[in-house]
Amino acid sequence: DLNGYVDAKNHSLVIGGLFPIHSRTIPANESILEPVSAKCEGFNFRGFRWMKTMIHTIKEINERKDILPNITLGYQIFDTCFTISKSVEAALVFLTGQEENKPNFRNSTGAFLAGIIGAGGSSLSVAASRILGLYYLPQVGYASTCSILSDKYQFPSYLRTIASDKIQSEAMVRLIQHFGWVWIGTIAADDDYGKYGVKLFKENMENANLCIAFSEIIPKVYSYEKMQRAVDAIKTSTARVIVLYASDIDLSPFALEMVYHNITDRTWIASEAWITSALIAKPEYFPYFGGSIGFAIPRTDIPGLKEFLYDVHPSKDPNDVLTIEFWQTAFNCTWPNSNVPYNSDHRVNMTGKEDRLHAMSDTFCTGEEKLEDLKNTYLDVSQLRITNNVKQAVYSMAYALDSLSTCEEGRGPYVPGNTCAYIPDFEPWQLMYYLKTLKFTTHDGRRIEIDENGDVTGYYDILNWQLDDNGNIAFVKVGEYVFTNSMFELVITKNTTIFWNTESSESPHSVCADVCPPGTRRGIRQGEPICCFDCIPCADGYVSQEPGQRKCKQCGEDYLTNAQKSECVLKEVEFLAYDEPLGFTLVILSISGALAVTAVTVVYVVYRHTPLVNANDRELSFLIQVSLIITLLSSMFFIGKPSDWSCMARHVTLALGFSLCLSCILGKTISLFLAYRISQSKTRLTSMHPVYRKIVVLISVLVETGVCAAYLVLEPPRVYKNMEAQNTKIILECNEGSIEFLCSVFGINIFLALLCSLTTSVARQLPDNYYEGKCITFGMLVFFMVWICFVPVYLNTKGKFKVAVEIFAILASSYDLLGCIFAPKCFIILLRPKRNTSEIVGERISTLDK
Ligand code: TCR
Repeated sequence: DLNGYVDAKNHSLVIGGLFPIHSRTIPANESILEPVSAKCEGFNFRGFRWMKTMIHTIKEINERKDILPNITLGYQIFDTCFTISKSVEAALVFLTGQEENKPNFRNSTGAFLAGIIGAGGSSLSVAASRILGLYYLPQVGYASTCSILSDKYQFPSYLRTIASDKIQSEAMVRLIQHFGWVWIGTIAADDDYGKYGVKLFKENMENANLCIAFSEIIPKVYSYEKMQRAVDAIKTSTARVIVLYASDIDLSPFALEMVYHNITDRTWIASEAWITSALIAKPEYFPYFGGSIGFAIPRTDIPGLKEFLYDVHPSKDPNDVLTIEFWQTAFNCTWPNSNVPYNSDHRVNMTGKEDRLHAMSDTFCTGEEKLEDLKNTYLDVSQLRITNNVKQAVYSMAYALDSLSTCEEGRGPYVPGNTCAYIPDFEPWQLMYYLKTLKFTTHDGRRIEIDENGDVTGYYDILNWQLDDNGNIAFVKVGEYVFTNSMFELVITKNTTIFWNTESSESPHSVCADVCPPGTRRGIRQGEPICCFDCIPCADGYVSQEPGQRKCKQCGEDYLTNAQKSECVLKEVEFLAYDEPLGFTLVILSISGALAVTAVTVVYVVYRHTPLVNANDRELSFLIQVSLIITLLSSMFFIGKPSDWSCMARHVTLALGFSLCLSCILGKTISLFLAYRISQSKTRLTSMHPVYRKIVVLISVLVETGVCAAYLVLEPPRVYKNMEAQNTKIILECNEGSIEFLCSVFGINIFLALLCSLTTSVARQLPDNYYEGKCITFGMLVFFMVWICFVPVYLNTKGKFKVAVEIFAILASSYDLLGCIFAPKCFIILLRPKRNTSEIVGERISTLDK
């Protein structure tokens, strides 16, 4: 029970056609047991237009003198009702004729069948082609885009005038990359078109490292559970961008579902089959589907088609049930005296079924209804896209037949013998030969070249749904996907505005997890797509500077991380600086000490002729003063940023200063010691000649200098960045260089100091007006106490305080020596001048001489 159109009379050749003039079949009544061909419902104006276009094109070809001049083509067209069963049924009818079940290619019309145009949907083409392919009957598709149809092993006689979805799926991923989306949902129709389209799309997404949030299907036959699954997935997912691979007929119930659940704020990426469909592009759907962006094959104008489409009236042929149904559906009336079922204004409910309550209209059609008043897809020639493919499909068949008919015997393509085929007596595979290598130019100047897979190259306009001034949906071209320089390119036109159906009216933000901020890294969630991740803060010592990092980088040794872990910051370098209070105080102390020593020197110089100054060996006193200045000022080398140079200077000057100082003191104490021994033993010992004292000094200073020089040459101290002591700081300090040398350098000093102490402690009983012996004894005692205290304190302090302790010890011991050796004498010189007279000094000298 197939509906359709035939015009085969007076034609030796017919072309078959398969078009979805209805949208679905009505399930058969269960009480009927014998198999019957199902009835159809849901008049499809678009399919009706495609079908009319085929008839129009055949007419046009028949009128043309340049193609097939001696042959007029007929046609035999069946309605597939957009179902597989109907298209298989039609394919069998084409091959066998209804009564006979043996293929004879001279089908039910009695005319010879050249080939078939169609079918519309991929699943239908696949089904039909599996049968037609058995006999190599040429089939040229105009809307079936499924990628498997390119497989010539499975579908040897299938060709098409539309590009494979392989290209569209790639284009979608490119579009997604262009807008920076990463988290995409997919909804597919439950057929070859949707499933294979989404499969290819997913593969491309994976290659581009993008992720699929969910993949759901729209059931072909309404099922509440399946539909709710899809709806729930959309509702709960964070994906704001959803690819919708379905033909408009399958999409209608789903669209109603979106309205019912009030799902807005989604951006749909439309496949070619619904982007310009009047079934979906209704103003009432705009809040839900506005802003959709999708791919459309380029539109054209077909001259003469509009007039041809308008030339339709049910009164022309009372048996033309399709036209009567068209009229009834378009004008919402019942055609008198026909028992063609009436379908209301295509009122599909969510189950995808026609609303059968409206099955009959009370008003009768008058036949006076004006097509001009009708706003209907059938008559809308502004979006001729698939329609043009239908025309080109018919033309390819005609061009192939034309080439076949102009074959010259002996130069033909068929081996052996280079024979030709003749109309109408050719085998289908002979026509296939011409179709396979077909190239021609269309009425609007485009080239059609069918490649070895039976495909044509893709070219897409990128359309965006916007609202025009009249409140209708406008398909605004915002870019294209073109094949240039042997590769595809996605071009988004620079200054077009894209309408986004989002709250912010900006491009949607479709991610599973937001890009990790600096300071964190992407941590995978087990078992989830790579686009879903947690942001894990970087570990200590590690940073991530840019957002979205996979790993944190380790900071260098000298660096610390900031609190956010977003940057490495140079560690604070610690040393005792001049300009900080502690450093400054120590500098003041050391300078004032040096000034005090200078003052003492001045006093000594001024009073150089007084007995007291003379009695105490002027030169040695002077050297002690010099050495004290050296030690006091050497503490300056400990302050400020250490360098190799200052590290070497600090220990050496200190050691030399002290050795000079101590050896001078030793010189003095040795003479005191000898004087004491003389006073005790009553033996005639000569007191020490001043030159010997100086020799003692010279020797000890030379030894010290020698050791210091060796120290500096062999293993000098160096600056050293101490990182272990404190995590957050680098402590700049001096290392010791050679610990042995350092010990010997200071060992000499300790030795000198011990000698001094020993000698003076013996000599301190010596009656002495100036208490020289007692003073030095006391001074050395304090000196040792200072340095003995120094050791534990030094070992227990850290960082710059270590240096401060050292300076403190230096200053304390220097002040101690200054105070103990020179302060009492200056006191006498300046304040008790009477005691600084020759008698008293002489008295002392006489005691010495006793
Ligand atoms: N390929 C689809 C069917 C289809 C269609 C359309 C149906 C395409 N474009 C436009 C209606 C209107 C693209 C398929 O099934 O292969």
